[in-house]
Amino acid sequence: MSYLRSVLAVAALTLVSVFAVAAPASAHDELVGSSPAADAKLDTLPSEIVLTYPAAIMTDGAAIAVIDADGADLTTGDPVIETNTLTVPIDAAAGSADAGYAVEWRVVSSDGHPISGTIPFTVGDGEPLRDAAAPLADGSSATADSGSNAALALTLTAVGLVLIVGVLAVVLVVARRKSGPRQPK
Ligand SMILES: [Cu+2]
Repeated sequence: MSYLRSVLAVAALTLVSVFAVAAPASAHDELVGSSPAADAKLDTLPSEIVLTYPAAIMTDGAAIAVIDADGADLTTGDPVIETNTLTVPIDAAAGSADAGYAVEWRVVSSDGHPISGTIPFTVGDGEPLRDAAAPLADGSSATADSGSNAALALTLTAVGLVLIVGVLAVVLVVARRKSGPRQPK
């Protein structure tokens, strides 16, 4: 029985490791707050943008742009990350009084996954920017990665299930062989 037990232990470990890998991929941090908020209607442009996350974000790999209808970026400095917040100054005088803007951001969340998003807001009577398409600082789009993370999680889960089925098949074969010699001939 000790061999059977060790095979069962391997099966249990396989199951645990599959979920340990798959769970973080589907549960990484999301933006929990921003100033301005998504779809906010402001009287004037703020002097800075603040994004808030549920856990500490990585100090490397962050990119943020605040774009107007022409795709011009209004940020005037590098983003500053303090634990779970990202702050970036913007040139409030550069924008027009009645216009739509969009904050395009990307950060590396506490579990090491890149996350990104777009926060549209308007000033005065400006029309909202819905199809913000200006590139972030390193040229990649702000709408990357969540899809590939989900695909990776699915793949890992499928591989884990195949492994579990294989291990269970071995368990059945071993159990049959062990019970065989005990039968009277
Ligand atoms: Cu994640």
